[in-house]
Amino acid sequence: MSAVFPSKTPFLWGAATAAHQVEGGNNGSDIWQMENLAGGAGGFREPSGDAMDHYHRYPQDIGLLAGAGLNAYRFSVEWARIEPEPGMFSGAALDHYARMADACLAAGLAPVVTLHHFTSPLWLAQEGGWDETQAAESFANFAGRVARHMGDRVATWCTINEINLCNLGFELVPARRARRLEKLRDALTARIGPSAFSSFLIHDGRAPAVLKRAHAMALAEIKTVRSDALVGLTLALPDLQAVPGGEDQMLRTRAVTQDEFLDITGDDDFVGVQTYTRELFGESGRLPPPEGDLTLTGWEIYPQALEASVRYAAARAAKPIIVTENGIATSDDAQRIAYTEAALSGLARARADGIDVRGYLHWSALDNFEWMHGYGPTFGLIGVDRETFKRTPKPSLAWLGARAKAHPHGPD
Ligand code: GCO
Repeated sequence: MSAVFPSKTPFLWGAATAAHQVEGGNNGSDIWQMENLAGGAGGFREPSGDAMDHYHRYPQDIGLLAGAGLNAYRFSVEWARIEPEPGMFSGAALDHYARMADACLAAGLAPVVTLHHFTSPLWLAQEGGWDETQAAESFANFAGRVARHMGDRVATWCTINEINLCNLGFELVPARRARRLEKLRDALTARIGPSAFSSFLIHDGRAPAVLKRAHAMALAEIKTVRSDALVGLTLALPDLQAVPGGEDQMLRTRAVTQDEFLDITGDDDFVGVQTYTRELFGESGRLPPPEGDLTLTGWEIYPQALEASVRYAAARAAKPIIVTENGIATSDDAQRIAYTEAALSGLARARADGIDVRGYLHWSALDNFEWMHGYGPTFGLIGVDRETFKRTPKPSLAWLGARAKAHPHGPD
């Protein structure tokens, strides 16, 4: 049974981060190992290292978000810190995240907590990771532990971030997928010794079913602790569009990377929509972005995508929507404001048509570690000096906060 959003819940106006991208020193995770493979064999431009030292500096960051006028902060807890060895839970790490939630509440921010944001404990990956069915039990056990520790403080939960990315390589024939995984295993063997390694994105094809089960089990665990919790998963939902002749390609991609996951949200309370741009399809597949300026991640600047994806997700899943990520990698903050303004106008149009949108959480609160791209692409409302860790709020932070204060019931 899904919980009902309390009618008086204010619109969530906030910003988001993910533990691995901002905390620093997350050396217990599978991705840390991949980042640090010799010669960039894991595909990362640079390692995450100290990141933004958000693990220690979260009070300042939370203060900046609240001070600007926002009322929500989405952050993730790092499984490898909380459960450094299978079945061994760290009370200190659990307390850390409970303190973060407390800091949010004290500042007037609703904490929105993500349980899994791409990284998994190295031990899980070495047990065969998400290809092994027991990963779902391990995740649910961890989720229950976190919910019992801080569920009284957290009303809104995201189980698995962008769970649909596990199907990203769907167009690769199984043999090619297996070769890719083998290559990674070989590179990791030199570093951590031989093991059956599978990560969220690089797996042998069994992971999607296990991840879906993990989501359902974690949801049940959270509801046992707190029946009124609002629980959902988040999905990467680029606006998929076909040019004439590309309809079949677009529909095929949408079926596997979007519909398959929108269709498992029956017991959820909301769908977390994460949209940055559109993707065009022609007769023979994905097309490059049209001529013009691109973002620092190489994406078309297309803020209209958010409205389209929100409409699509709401229609397909018939659930309330929270925009759990939307933003732009740019060094030009005026461009960030213009992009976000346009995205919010689209959201207002969708709401005017009756689409139930409950929140807008901008990606990202801070400039951060953009995975394989490293630290180049800057998505933050707050800049961070990587030597001194000094925070510099950008004009976009005050701008978004002012928006939040002027429209407490959401963009209109
Ligand atoms: C994702 C993640 C974020 C990214 C952001 C920008 O969508 O990949 O949820 O961790 O940093 O989307 O690429």
